[in-house]
Amino acid sequence: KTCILIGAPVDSGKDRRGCLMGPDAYRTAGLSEALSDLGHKVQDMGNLTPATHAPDTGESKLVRPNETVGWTNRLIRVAEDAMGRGLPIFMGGDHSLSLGSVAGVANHAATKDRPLFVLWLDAHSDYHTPETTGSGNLHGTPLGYVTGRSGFGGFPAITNPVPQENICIIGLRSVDAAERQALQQTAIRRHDMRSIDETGIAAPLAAFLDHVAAANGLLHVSLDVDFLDPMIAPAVGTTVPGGATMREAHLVMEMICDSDLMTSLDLVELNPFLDDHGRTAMVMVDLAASSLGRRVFDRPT
Ligand code: DIR
Ligand code: MN
Ligand code: MN
Ligand code: MN
Repeated sequence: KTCILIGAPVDSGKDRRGCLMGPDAYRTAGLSEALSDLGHKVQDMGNLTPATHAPDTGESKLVRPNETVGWTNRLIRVAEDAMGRGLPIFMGGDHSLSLGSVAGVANHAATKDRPLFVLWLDAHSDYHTPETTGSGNLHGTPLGYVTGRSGFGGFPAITNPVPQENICIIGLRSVDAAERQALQQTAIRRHDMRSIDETGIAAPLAAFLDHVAAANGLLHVSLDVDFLDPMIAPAVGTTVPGGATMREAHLVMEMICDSDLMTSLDLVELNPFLDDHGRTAMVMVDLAASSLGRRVFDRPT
């Protein structure tokens, strides 16, 4: 495969700064080398900047909405372009980068007449809108945006909304009352940690991957660092105890690899300022490698 590394140092989606250092932490942890060692071609596009945007004045209840609009505009175009050339890996940056990456990937899927599916690996459901968010942090809104919820005035209009039933969230353990209420009325597939404890993580993932394959869909995977347990991935501003273990996370990525369905990937919310000698960055690089072919032994098919 041709992996296109896209540095997206988005840091406007929440108050706490530091995610802007994410792309360089992934480079330092050897993402490019890990993928070329697996036989992939790797192109690193360097770091993007947001499209021209109005200044953020601090009057909004939202945290830096205009900068986030600038990023969304830039990332939609870059995602559309990169999808035509290879498998884009968006190196975040906070999760507000996915307003742009997923919307752009959805536009590309529409030009190919293929449905887009989204696997969201996250402690949070990120289904807020600028109107429903209590925190004002737009990193909590990308799934609201790409499904076409209202309230995103100022953002580019969503031309190809991702159907709710094409989305699967795994890892949930921090969902606020407004989001819970909204989500329970949707067809979004949602698996909280309790369901993972009850069934294992492989069962819901396998069912979703079968669904994607049956529809001949494209698959975008969005991996939020806080999907992982903070014991193995401390470098994120929104740690929530009780997350995926190293083994569950690698199994997920290996199953994604076996399915050969993934066509784009986000690595988001890494805050290297909070890391312990780069260990979270290295875990994320290892997980990306598992999704693209690293394994202990080949398995009989
Ligand atoms: C949180 C978002 N639910 C909020 N937190 C996230 O601010 O509305 N953390 N997405 O990763
Ligand atoms: Mn700016
Ligand atoms: Mn998230
Ligand atoms: Mn999260």
